[in-house]
Amino acid sequence: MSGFYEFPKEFKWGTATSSYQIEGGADQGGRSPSIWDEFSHRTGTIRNNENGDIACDHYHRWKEDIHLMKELGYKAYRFSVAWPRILPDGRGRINQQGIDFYNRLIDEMLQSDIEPYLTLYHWDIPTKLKGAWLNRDSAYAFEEFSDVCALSFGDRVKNWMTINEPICASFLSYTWGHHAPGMSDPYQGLVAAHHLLLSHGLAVKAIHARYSDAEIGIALNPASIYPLTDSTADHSLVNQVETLHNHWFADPIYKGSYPAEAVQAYIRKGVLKNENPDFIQSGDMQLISAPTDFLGINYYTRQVFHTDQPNSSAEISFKSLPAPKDNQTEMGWEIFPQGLFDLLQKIYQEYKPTKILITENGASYSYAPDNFGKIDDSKRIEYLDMHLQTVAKAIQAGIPVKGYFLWSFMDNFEWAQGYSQRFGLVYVDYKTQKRTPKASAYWYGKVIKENGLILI
Ligand code: GCO
Repeated sequence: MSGFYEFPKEFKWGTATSSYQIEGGADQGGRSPSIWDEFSHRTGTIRNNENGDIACDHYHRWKEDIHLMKELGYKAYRFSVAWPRILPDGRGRINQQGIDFYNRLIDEMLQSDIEPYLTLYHWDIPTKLKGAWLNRDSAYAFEEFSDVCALSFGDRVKNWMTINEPICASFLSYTWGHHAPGMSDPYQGLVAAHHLLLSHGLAVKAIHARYSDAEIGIALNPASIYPLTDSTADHSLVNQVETLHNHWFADPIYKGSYPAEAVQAYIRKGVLKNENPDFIQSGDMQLISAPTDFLGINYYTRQVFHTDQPNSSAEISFKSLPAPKDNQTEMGWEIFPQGLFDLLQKIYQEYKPTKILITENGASYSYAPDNFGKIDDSKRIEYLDMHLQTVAKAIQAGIPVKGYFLWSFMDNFEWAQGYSQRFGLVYVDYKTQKRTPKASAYWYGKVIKENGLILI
């Protein structure tokens, strides 16, 4: 249906960031290093050898940032808490300066009528925890960290996300080596994934134990996957990727088990010896599948797959086709809003979450201020408009999407891409740390104010 679409009254409109990507102040206020400090300081891991030491200097400019958010009319803010600021040793000793920092941040949000959505883990595990996610103890340390956060912030924070994109924190980091700690071993990838899922379960328990009315969920980034052709081979490849990448994380949470097909694929490939790998201990799957209050979905693009081999079922790592040159963002990601709709529909049918939040969606474009200091990032607006229309259509189709968190509030440290990719609504001049809202920042404020947009 075309015409103006008004979102449900209680729909949550926000933006998102994460601690390592914006805070800086890496060695200040009692913070210890995380695996990302260590990784980004290794020569050759990050484009231009950049790091998050200073980033957007949000650690010092947090007040200004929250004020700008308020001025722009954003109603909710998804941020993450740096574990090494709160528990510099990973567990045990609490760093009061870290707690104070987030207390001030949260209080400022509430005074500005901005609802806090707190992510517990956006990839910055303290280096003090030896073995990081390969070590099962890290999951229990995370439980302790979650409890400290619940105790410190739970009186004011009602919405929590446990782990951001566990596939990135495990496979991308331990199997494919692109992210910290930069390992390349598929078995270790599975071990890390399990410990992250276990951490999720333990955090749900910890938060709910302190605040039974708190809403808690995980932020997944299931791939929106399509076959290039209608061939049986392409379809079977797509099914493989679906179970290995998507179901591997959602099945344990919603069904209490890993997808049998994917387990078999790992056994065929020699990554797992049998159906009962040692890293799964009794009781784990019950913990992981404890009920949550919402499912967070991060969506940016789709992936298209093709194979000439009729039987690709022994593979465990697949490369999608490159995005069409004339239809991609500067990340090289295809612009494909329909992929969000199809993904939401699939996820909803398969897992029936009672509530879905789009915890990330956005686009990288490097628009900079013109001679008048204006930033006319029209392509970002176009991208966001199309994706918000898609969210509206998903709601019309009966999928319970209850909120949208745009990635990102401001330009920031884009992991292995360093500062080369700008996802922000607000431009950051990294030399002066000056913030300049882009045209998209005002456009988004208007959508929020009108609580809707025109559907085409
Ligand atoms: C991610 C993130 C963000 C990225 C964003 C753009 O999960 O990868 O949550 O940290 O910056 O997705 O790539």
